[in-house]
Order: sequence, then structure tokens, then C-alpha cells
Amino acid sequence: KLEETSPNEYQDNKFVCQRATPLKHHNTKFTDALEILERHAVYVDSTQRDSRALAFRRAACALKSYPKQITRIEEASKLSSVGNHSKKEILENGSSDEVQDILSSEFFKTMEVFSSIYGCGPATARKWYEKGYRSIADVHHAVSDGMKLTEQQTMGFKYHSDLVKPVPKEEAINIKDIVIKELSKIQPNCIVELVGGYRRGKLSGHDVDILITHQNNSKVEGLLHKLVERLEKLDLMVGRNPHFESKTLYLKSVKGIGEGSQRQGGHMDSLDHCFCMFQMGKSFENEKVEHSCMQTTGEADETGTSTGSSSSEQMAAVVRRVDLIVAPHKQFPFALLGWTGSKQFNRSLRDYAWKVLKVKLSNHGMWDHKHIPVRQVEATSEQEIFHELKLEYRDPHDRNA
Ligand code: DCP
Ligand code: MG
Repeated sequence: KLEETSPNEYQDNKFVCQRATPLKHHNTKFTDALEILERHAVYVDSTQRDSRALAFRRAACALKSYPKQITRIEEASKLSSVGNHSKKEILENGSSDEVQDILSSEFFKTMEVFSSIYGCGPATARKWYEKGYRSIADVHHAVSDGMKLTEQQTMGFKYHSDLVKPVPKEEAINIKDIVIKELSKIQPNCIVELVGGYRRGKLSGHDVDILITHQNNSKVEGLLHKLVERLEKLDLMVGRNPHFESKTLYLKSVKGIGEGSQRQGGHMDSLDHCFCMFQMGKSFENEKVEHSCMQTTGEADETGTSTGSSSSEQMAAVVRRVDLIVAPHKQFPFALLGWTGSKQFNRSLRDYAWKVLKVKLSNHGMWDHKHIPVRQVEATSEQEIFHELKLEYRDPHDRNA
């Protein structure tokens, strides 16, 4: 049970990044409903994300960080981000006719199914809906009749039943450990962080985001390429990553990969990164390869030998989405902040930095535009970034906007 605190301590600030937004909060009933309204608004008009959908998201954020359960509409009315439409939802106790209608509509249900396909963003989902497709089978038929899919969508369909399964945190840690182990054979002393939702305290996620750096910049260059080659040899990656065929490992080559990446593309960073899929649990061969690697490098340990077959026998084979990102050490705190999210927290932080301080913040660094000529502001930790931005530090667990 969450402890409630006095709303007097609640600051109805304009920017979400100025408040703590915990994962568990007191107003789930309302925020769940608002999130449906938000998703629906995106489906109806994916170009209008900045207006209706964002208004619902901001209202949900205000309720998420409110220190007690909202019981009276006057209480919600005091929150500046809660607009009239969202207020209506609260008045109707989180189960308005509107939400019920959305949930039972063919449009929403179909858009939810299409959006669950990796590589299919709201614009494509809508295009398919407008063509009359109502199910995955309908899209399959269209494909056999000659409709083209992007490479990502093809992979998305192929592994759809796996990719919709949430990844438990233990498995994400397991994947991180595999990456650490393989990295150690290429380049000792890398720094590896599990980022995304897990770092904010979530116990499951839709993918596994792993951020990598090394104190020595010269060791960072080409590191991702070597890592991917090594993982491919372990027979761990499924599909072919078109970007690695060309052997160019920069975002320049990743940027153009269609809508699925646009969803990710909010980052707009040009760190080396590889969006890939790992085949987990198939592991008899994986285990053996790994084992022989360990022996040749003399790194065999108890866990490596004892987990072996019994755990892989129990674990059902499943394909997981993994994002590997490599950042130069100097940019690491910014990449860490950006890849930890949430997306809305990042949006708010960047908005705040620019509007209040004339500072441009990205996953690479920050630049003070009040200073002429523009001056880069360095930071060696997330704490320092918050400090430079004149913000109270927020632990990742409080960035769940
Ligand atoms: N991110 C962002 N803008 C985007 C996409 C992502 O700023 N358009 C950042 C914030 C996310 C992080 O990258 O928290 C990782 O992206 P994910 O899409 O994997 O998001 P999460 O890890 O938060 O969610 P999930 O738990 O579903 O994987
Ligand atoms: Mg994630």
C-alpha cells in the first residue's frame, strides 16, 4: 500500500521534470483511462500528437505525481495540466462512456493489434485499417497478394507472438550478462547499463535497452561492430540486420529504417546503435559455444557449467527485442539520461531546458544558447546534468512520467 502524503507538498509545476513521477501512484484508475484516450487520439491522428494526445498525457502525469488519491473534482481542477476533457474522465470515475466506447470499437481494437507489430507505427496501422484490413490474417493475405512490408515489419510479423510477450526483468538482466560476457572478450573494462523502463523500476518491458561505454574513447570506436559480429557467431541473433551488411554502424544508416524507427526515432541521437532480436532459451548450442569460449579464454566458472542444460531445457525458446547502444564516455551521462526515459520525462526535460534556460539538451550533451557564441556545458554524471539545469535531482524511479 502506498503511503499518502499531504497534497500541500504537491507542486503544480508546469514541467513534469520538476516533480517526482513514481511508477506506483494513487490514481491508476484515472491514468489508465487517460492513457486509453491518449492512445486513441494518436490512432485517430498520428500527426496531431502534439495536441490532444499530449494533453491527456500531461493530465495523466499530473495525477501520477499527485501524492494522494483524487476523490473530488475540485482537487483535480486545481491541477493546471488537467484540462476539461480529462476532468470529465475523473468526474465519471475513470470509466466514462467515451472510454468504454473506444475500448469496444472495431477501430481501436484493430489499431491495437496492428500497433503491436514491430515496425508498424500508427500511420501504417491506420493505412491498413483504411484499406479494410481487420486482422493479422488480413494483412498476411494482402502480403501474399503482393503488398510490400518493410524489413522490420517482416521480422515483426514473423516473431509477433514472441515479441508481444513482456520481457521479465530477470531475463533482461540475463541478456545484459550475456552482453557483458561477450564484451569482456573483445574489450575489457566496458561500462554496461540496463536502461529503459527497467532502470526506472519496471519489472517487465517490451524490449531490452543496453547502453555501453568505455573510459578510453579509442576503445569505443568500432566496439559495437565487433560485439555484433561476436553475438552473431554465438548464433544468438535472429534475422539479418541490414545495417550491418553495409558495415556502417552509425545512426546515419539506422535513421532511414522506416516507421518502427520513428517511434524509437524520438531520440534523434546519432550514437552507434543496433536494434536487433535475440533468440533466447534455444540455448543448447548457445550454451555450448559459450562454454567453449569460456574454456579458451580460461574464464570457466561454476555458474557457467552448472546452469547449462537444465535451465535451457526448462526455458521455452523465445525471441526478444534488444537495443544495443554505444556512447563515447564524455556523452555517456547524457545518453544514460536519454535512454532511461521515460519518453515524456525526456520531452519535459528538454522543453524545460530550452524554454527556461535556453539550453539545448540531447543524448550527446547540452549547449547553452544564452551564451554567445554557444557554449557546450559538460557533465560527468546525471546528477551534474540536473545541477547544471538548476533542477532537483530525480532518481530514475521518479522519472516515470
Ligand atoms: N526514448 C525517447 N524517445 C523515443 C523512444 C525512446 O526518449 N521516441 C527513450 C526513453 C525510453 C528509452 O528511450 O524510456 C527506451 O525506449 P523504449 O521504447 O524501450 O521505452 P521503455 O524502455 O521506457 O519502455 P518498455 O519498458 O516498454 O521497453
Ligand atoms: Mg525498453
